[in-house]
Formats: sequence, structure tokens, C-alpha cells
Amino acid sequence: MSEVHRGVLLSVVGMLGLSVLTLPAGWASAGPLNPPGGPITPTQKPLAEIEPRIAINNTNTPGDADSLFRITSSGSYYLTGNIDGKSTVKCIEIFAAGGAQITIDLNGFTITGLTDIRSESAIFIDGDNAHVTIRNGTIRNWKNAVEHFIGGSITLEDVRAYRSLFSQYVVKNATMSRCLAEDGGSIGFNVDGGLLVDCSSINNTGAGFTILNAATTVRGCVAISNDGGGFNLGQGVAESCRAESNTGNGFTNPGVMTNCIANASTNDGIGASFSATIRGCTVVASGAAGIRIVSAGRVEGNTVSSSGEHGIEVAGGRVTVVGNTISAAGRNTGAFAGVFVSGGDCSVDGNHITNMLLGGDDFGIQVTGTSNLIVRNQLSAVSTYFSIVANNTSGGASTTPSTAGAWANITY
Ligand SMILES: [Ca+2]
Ligand SMILES: [Ca+2]
Repeated sequence: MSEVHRGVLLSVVGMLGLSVLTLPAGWASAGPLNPPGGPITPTQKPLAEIEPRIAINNTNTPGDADSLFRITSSGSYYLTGNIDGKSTVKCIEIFAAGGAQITIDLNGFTITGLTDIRSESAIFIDGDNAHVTIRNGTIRNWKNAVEHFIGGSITLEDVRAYRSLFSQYVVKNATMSRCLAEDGGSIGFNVDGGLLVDCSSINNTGAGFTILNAATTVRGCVAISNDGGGFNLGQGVAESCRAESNTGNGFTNPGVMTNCIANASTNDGIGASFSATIRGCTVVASGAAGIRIVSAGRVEGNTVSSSGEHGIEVAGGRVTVVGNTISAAGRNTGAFAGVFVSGGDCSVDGNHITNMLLGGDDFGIQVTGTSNLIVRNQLSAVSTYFSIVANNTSGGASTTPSTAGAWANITY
């Protein structure tokens, strides 16, 4: 050890020793319990200093020709009460750019427009590249509750929209949590990219959710009693969502769907077009097909019950239908199948199909296309187990699993 290092070490040891020796008296005892004399004075900073916020009013955020209030710069804004606006102008117009950060706390209040004239949106976001957050409040009777379709991003939390004339939320690059759209005149959530979690869309005259950009995930959301279908997914992702009693399809055009439920859709429970993966979903009482897919997809491990038409319909090619449970399909008048394939190069493997005796005209597996593979399916209580045209490859059918080949279909 050099002389310099030894010197440093010694002085550190010396300081530690000194501090131990010079602990102040009473170190281990509690402080006085009696308050000091004199009037009580605040010891904390006022809220405005800790979290400076700007009230939305005529002084701080004056409107312009087509807005009641207008916000043009970064900051944290809040409502101080309900607003009864005229929905002939925007209630809050945000016009900011350059990456402005704007937060609006609706503070639990309600922005109410007019029921007869709804020509403008309650909250309208213009300008480019602003990042806007809106939370905790109710918006009622406007053209749209929130309208944002230009650059930047928007975050909406705990916002409730009712009775918009058109789509309730028209948003781009959106992160939405626990938002509601109810009783609107068109689409509940009209979303061009983003993430929606725990949102509800109820009783709108358009779709519950319409996704315009496949770069969108919808998770834990519900669509109930909408007239234009539950979820139009635009090739986006749906996880653990529920479509209940919607007119039209429960879900349309998914990219990936997992663990979703479609109940009592008047048309298809799930209507997929191409390149879709549908896994672990439950479809009950659809008016038409339980799951309909056009081409190039995977339909795996779903449960389909009481569909009016086919349980699973494959209308195109290159689809894998594997490990699904289908019961009571084809309950409408006419001949339908548990699994119906009109395309080619599909695999129908290991599905379980039962309880299809109603009407006496339905098929377990019906294949009208060619170059398909049909193996290891299990069928019981079906009027006609198979209807498969020539030029397909089947594992055959057996009633005796113990002697059947590994690829055989089993009827029982
Ligand atoms: Ca304006
Ligand atoms: Ca039938």
C-alpha cells in the first residue's frame, strides 16, 4: 500500500471513530410528544406548488370562433364543474404541436351538449404531434365525444361517452383504459392504431369497436347489443374480449384472437377473412356460422355451440382446423355441418363434433373442396358423420379406437 493510500485509509477510519464517539445526547430516545406553542401553521407546500394545474375557464383557456375553450400549450388542465355546452361549437379544442404534452382531468364532471343539434365534437384535437391525455369524466350529446385523427397520440382513461351523433371516439394512436361508449348513433370506438383495455361499447347503432389499423390490440373489452356487430378488428389482436347480443358478427376480420367469447350474435360468431389465428375462443348461439374463415388461418381449440349454420366454415384454402369442440351446430332449417370446408389444402384434425341430430339433415364433417386432409376427428350423435368428395385424404372412419389406425377418425 502506498503512503498516500495508507494516509487516506487512516483518516477515513479516524472520521468513523470520531462520529461514533460524538453521537448527540438523546440519540436513542423519542422526541417531545407535546406540540409547540402558538398557532398551527402549515408545514407542507400548497397543492398548486406541488402539482401546478390550470383550470379550464374563459380566462385561462379562452375559446375561438368554433370552440368554447381552447388549449394551445403543454400543461395539466382540469375542469372545475360540469359544462353545459352548445354542441354547435367544440367544447374543448386542443391545437398544439411540436410534441406538446397536455393532460386534461375532467375531474369526474360531465360535458353535456345538445340533443337536437350535435354538429361539433366535445373534445377535438388538432395540430400535429401533440400527446394528449384525458381522464375521468363523462361526455354526452355531441357529434363525437373525442375526435383525434391526426399525428401524435392520445391516452383516455375512465372516460364515458353517451349519445354521440356519430362515432363516440374517433381516435388515432390511442391508449384507452376503462372507457365506455353507450347509446351512440354510429360506432362506439373508431380506432386507428393503439391499445384498448377494459373498455365497453354498449347499444350503439354502428359497431361496438371498429379497428382501422392492424397495429391495434383490444384486451378485456366488451361489446353488447350494438347494431353493427361487436368488434371489427381490421386484422388487429383481440384478447379475452366478449361480444354479446350484437346484430351482425360478434367479431369480424381478426388477426389474432385468443380467449374471446361471442354469444348470441345474429350473424357469425367470428367472421375471419385471411391470415387469422383464432384460438381458445367460445362461440355460442350464433345466428349463422359459429366461426367462418376464408383462407390461410388456424382455428384451434375453440368451443362452438348451437350455431344456426355450420359450426366452423372454411370458405377458402390453407386453413388448419384443429382440436375444436363443436356441438349442436346447424340448428337452422337446412343442411349444415360441424366442420364445412369448401376450399383446398386444409387440415381438419382432431376435432370433436357431437349432438347434431336436429332436423336429421346435418353433417359432422362436410368437404366440398379438394386436396384437404381429414384425420383423427371424433364424432357422436350426428345425423350423417361424413360427406367428403373425391380427391381428399382421410384417415378413414372407425368405431373401434383400439384397432383403428393412429390417423383414423372415430365415430361412437
Ligand atoms: Ca378553432
Ligand atoms: Ca339443420
